Amino acid sequence: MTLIDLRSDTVTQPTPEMRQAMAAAEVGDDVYGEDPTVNRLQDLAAEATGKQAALFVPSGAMGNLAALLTHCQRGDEAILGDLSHPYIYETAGLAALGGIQPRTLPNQADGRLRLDDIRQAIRPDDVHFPISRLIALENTHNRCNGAALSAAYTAEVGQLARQHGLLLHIDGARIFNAATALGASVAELVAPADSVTFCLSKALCAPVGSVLCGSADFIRQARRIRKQLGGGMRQAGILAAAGIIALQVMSQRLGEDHARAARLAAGLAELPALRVHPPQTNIVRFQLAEDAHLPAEQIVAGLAAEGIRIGHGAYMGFRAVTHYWIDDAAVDKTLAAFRRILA
Ligand code: TLP
Repeated sequence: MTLIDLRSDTVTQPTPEMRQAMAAAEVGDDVYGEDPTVNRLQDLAAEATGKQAALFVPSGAMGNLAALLTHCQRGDEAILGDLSHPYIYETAGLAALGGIQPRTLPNQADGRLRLDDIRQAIRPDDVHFPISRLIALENTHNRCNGAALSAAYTAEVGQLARQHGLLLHIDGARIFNAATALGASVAELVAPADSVTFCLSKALCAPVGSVLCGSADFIRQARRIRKQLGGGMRQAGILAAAGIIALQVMSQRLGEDHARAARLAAGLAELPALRVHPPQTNIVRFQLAEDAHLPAEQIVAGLAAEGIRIGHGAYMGFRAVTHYWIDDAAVDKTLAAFRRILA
């Protein structure tokens, strides 16, 4: 039975082209800055995001953490969404390792933070208060149904940040999905940001790795923080080789995943037992209707028995994420299984 794994796009495996490139990659010691393949990936990432420089990091979580630790001092405050990935899913790294206080604001259903909320959260200069140092956005927004933030909205947040002397970081784990959905370039979407991370190992299929991008000076400092976090890798060109294909090739095909997510969502929405959020990108979230007769665990188990895995959690409801390894037949099979289980 071929497994249909919709739990996340992190489950994607490297493509055959990636495996070949990995085997053939030219490598060196990246802690010395001498891995030519890592250097090439970093140059390409800087170019794609329109930033001066980039740093290859082992994970999205380390990219966000290195950015926050570079931008903020201990006791500073970072303004971010109450559904944001660094706040919910990164084991409080910013507080535990950076002494950074998260100031959370309600994420709107479309992933935005309200400008008025941000304005009110920025601390005045007062000896009692922490220093508001940074605003963090997430694009696409994982918990907000993969919603994409527009360039216009991000520009408004950037302007607000600059007016008050704050920095702007974007967790762009899936920024290429946002660019695809909005018909915009990644550089446009992150232009107002001082730093951005994006992941090679999610929808883009690389086995490992994310990239942190920003000014040359910021990246020089972040490189030191990466080392402090134990993220200085040696012959990492083996991984970066897959990352280059992720960036150049796989980033071009994400529209297919979005179309399949839309078809999956439309099919699920026909089932009276489910309440489905129409997806903008590759993340389909849904809940059980109040009068549904089956518990969620039984649905997950019923799907698993047919070789289909989806995400489910007490607070998040169901999540199904489309990606390179989910084809049209997988969508059809998943819909058929749901119809059978919920009949
Ligand atoms: N998200 C994972 C889980 O951690 C929830 C997933 O399956 O979606 N930013 C965003 C917006 C993310 O969605 C993720 C991963 C990360 C950062 C962290 O990336 P990694 O897993 O590489 O540390």
